[in-house]
Amino acid sequence: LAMMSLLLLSQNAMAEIVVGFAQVGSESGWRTNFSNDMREEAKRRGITLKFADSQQQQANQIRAVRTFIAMRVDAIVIAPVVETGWTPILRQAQRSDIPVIILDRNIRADEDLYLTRIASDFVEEGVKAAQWLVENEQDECRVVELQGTVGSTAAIDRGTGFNRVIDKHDNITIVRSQTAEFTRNRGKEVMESFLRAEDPNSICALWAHNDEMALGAIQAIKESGLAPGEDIKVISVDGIPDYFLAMANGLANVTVELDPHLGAPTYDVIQRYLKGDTDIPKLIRTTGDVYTQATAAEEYQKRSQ
Ligand code: GYE
Repeated sequence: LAMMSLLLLSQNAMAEIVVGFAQVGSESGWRTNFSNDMREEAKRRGITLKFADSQQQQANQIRAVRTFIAMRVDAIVIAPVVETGWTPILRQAQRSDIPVIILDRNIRADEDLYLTRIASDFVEEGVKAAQWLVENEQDECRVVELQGTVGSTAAIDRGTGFNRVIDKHDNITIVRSQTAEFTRNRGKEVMESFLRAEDPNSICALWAHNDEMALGAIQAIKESGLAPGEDIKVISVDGIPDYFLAMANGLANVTVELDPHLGAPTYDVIQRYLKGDTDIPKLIRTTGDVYTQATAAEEYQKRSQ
C-alpha cells in the first residue's frame, strides 16, 4: 500500500498543473500583452492554461470561475473587471479547496477568500502622471479626463492619485471627466464630445487612464485641427508600443508603464503553494517607470522587435 501511495504521489507531483484564468477581455493593447504573457509563460512551464475572455462582463467571469471549479483545476486566476460582487463565487472556490490568485485590479472581499493579489500601485501611477503635468505646466491649465471602466480599481485609484497632486496646484483644474471604458474607439468619441463642449483652444491637457483611450483621443484632436502633444498635452498610463510611437512622433508627452508580464510571478506563487509553501504574502507589487518623448524612439524599438 505504501509503495502504491508513493507511486501515486510521485505521479501526481509530476502531473501537469491545470490553471483556470478568467481574463477581463481584450479591450486594450496592454490587456492583450498581459494575456499573451500568461499563455507563453504557461507553455514555458508545461502548465495547462484554461483561458476565458470575458468581454469585460463580470457575469462571464463568474461563469468561467464556476466552470473551473467544476473542472477541479489546481488553481484559479482572476483579473477582476470591477471590485464588487466576488464573495459568493470565491466562497465556492474555497469550499472546493482551490486557491484563487487575483491579478491587476482589486476586489472588495475578505482576503481569506484568495491566496494573494499581484498588481501595481494604481494610486502611484496617477500621482506620477500628475507630477509630470505639475512640472511642465506653470500657467493656468484646464484638463479633460478620460476615465477607465467605472468601478474598476485602475480607474478609481488612478483618479485618486492624479487628483491628490493637482489639488495642491491652483493653476491645474479638471474641467471635463467621463469614462471611455479603456478602449480606443470610446476614447476618440468622448474626446470629440469634449472638443464640442469646450473651446478646443482652452484645453491645455488630456489625462487618460490608459494609452488605448489616449490614442483614440489623439485622433480626435488631430481631426479638430489642433496638434496633440503640443496644443493639448497628452498624459497616460500603460506604456504600450503604439503609445511610445506616438510620443516619438511628438503626438503624446508621457506615460507610466504598467508591467504586463504577470505570468511568471503568478505561476511562481501557484507552484510554491502546490508544493506546500504557506508563507505567501497577500499582496505582491509590480512597478513601472515614467517615460517621455526623450527616450520614446529607443523604447519603441525595444518593444516592437
Ligand atoms: O491600464 C488598461 C486595461 O486594469 C490596469 O485595464 C488595468 C487596465 C489597463 O484595460 O489598459
